[in-house]
Amino acid sequence: MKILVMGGDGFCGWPTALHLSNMGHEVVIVDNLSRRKIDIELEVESLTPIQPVSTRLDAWEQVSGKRIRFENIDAAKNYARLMNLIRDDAPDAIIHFAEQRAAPYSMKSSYHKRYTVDNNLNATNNVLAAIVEAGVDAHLVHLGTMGVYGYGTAGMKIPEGYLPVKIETEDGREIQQEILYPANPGSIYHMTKTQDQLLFAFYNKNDGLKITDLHQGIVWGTQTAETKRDERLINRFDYDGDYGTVLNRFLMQAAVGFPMTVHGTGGQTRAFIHLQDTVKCIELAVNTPPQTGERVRILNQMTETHRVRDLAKLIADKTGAEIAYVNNPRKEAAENDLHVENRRLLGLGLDPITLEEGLLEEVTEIARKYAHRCNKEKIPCVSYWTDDQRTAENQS
Ligand code: NAD
Ligand code: USQ
Repeated sequence: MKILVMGGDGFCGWPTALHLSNMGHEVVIVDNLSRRKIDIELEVESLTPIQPVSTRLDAWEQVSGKRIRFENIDAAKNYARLMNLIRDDAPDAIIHFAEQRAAPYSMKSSYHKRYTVDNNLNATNNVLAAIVEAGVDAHLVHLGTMGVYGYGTAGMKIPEGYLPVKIETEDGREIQQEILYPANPGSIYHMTKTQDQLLFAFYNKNDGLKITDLHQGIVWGTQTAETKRDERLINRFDYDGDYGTVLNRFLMQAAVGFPMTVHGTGGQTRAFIHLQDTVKCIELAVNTPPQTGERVRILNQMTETHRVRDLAKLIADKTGAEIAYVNNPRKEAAENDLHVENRRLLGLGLDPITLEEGLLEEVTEIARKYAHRCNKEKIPCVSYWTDDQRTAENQS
C-alpha cells in the first residue's frame, strides 16, 4: 500500500512510519516539524538525542534498504500543498497524527488554547476536505484519545465510540439508537479531539469517506523493534511538565533521582498502551479498512488501566525512588474508576504488552543512559488549568 503518515516525525508517528515501511509499504511522511519548534519555545529537548529528519531517513535507508519520502507541509495552513500531494500520490491510507497533543501545553495561556484549536481542527478538516477534492479512495486512520469520553464509568464499560440508547416516542413506543458516546473533555486539547469526531461523522455521512478513529490511551515506552536498529533512529522521549506523560515521566524521575510527582491524591485512573502496541494497532487498522458505506469505525486503543498513585508505588517498590504528592495543576476528578471495552483490536489480533513484562526496565535503561541530558528544572508541571490554581500555587 501507499501510506501517508501525517505527523510522522513525532513520538508515535516515527515508529509507525518505520514499521509500515519495514512491512513493505510505500511510506510518505508529512510533518511541519512544529513539535521540534515547540521544544525550542519551551527550552527543553527530548531526553533521547533525536536526529534531524534527513539523518533519520538516511539511517533508515542504510539499515533497511527502504526509502521513506518526507514532505514538510503544515496540514493546518497549507491546504493546497496537502491536497495536491493527496491527489498526485493517491494513497491507499492516510494516518493522521498531526495535531498538538499535550493537554498541559494547550492550557498554558490563551495563545496556546487558540493555537491548539486552530492547528488541530484545521489539520483534521483540511485532510478530510482534501480527500474529497482529490477524489481518492483513501482510508483515513486518526489518532484520537480516550479523553473524549472523560474518565467516568456510569457503572458500565466505556463502549467503543457508540452508546446504545433507548428513547420513548410520543406515542409510547420504545426505539433504540446508537449515538456517539457523550463527549466530556478535560482540556482544550482533549476538546479538539471531541470536535474531530463530529468532522469525521459529517464527512462520512456526506461524502462516504472511510474513517477509523482510534481512541488511544496514554502511550508509554520509547523504542520499537525498528527504532532500536540504529541509534540514529532513536525515538523521542518527552519528560518535561508539558509534554511528558505520566508513566514515562515517573520512570525518568526514578532514573534521575527526582521524587515522582503524583498530582493530588493520585486517585486518577487512566488507560495505557505500550508504544510497540500502538504501532501494531495502526497496522491492524490499516489492514482492515471499513467497508464502503460503513459508519466511522471507532476502536478503543488501550490495553490496561492503572491508578496514578499505584504506578508511582510500583516504580518506587522496584527502584527505591521517592514519591512526592504535589498540588494538582489540573481540574480533574481526584479519584475515578475506569472500565474500558477494547475487544475490537484484540479481535483483530492484538496481543498486548503489559507493564508486568519487564519493559519498565527497558524504559528505565533509556532514561538512565540519557539522564545527563535531563534538565531537572523542566520536570515540574507548571501549566495551571485556572488562574485561581496558579495564584494559589504561587502563594503557597
Ligand atoms: P507528537 O507531538 O510527538 O507528534 C505529532 C507530530 O505532528 C509532530 O511531529 C508535529 O510536528 C506534527 N504536527 C503537528 N501539527 C502539524 C501540522 N499542522 N502539520 C503537519 N504536522 C504537524 O505527538 P504523539 O505523541 O506522537 O501523538 C500523535 C497523535 O496521537 C496525536 O494526535 C495525539 O493526540 C495522539 N495520542 C497520543 C498519545 C500519547 O500518549 N503520546 C496518546 C493518545 C493519543
Ligand atoms: N499526572 C501526575 N503526575 C505527573 C504527570 C501527570 O499525577 O507528573 C497525572 C495527570 O494529572 C493526569 C494523569 O497523570 O491525571 C495523566 O496525565 P498525562 O499527562 O500522562 O496524560 P494526558 O494529559 O491525559 O495526555 C496524554 C497524551 C494525550 C493523549 C492522552 C490519552 O499527552 O495526547 O490523548 O494521554 S488519555 O489520557 O487516555 O486521554
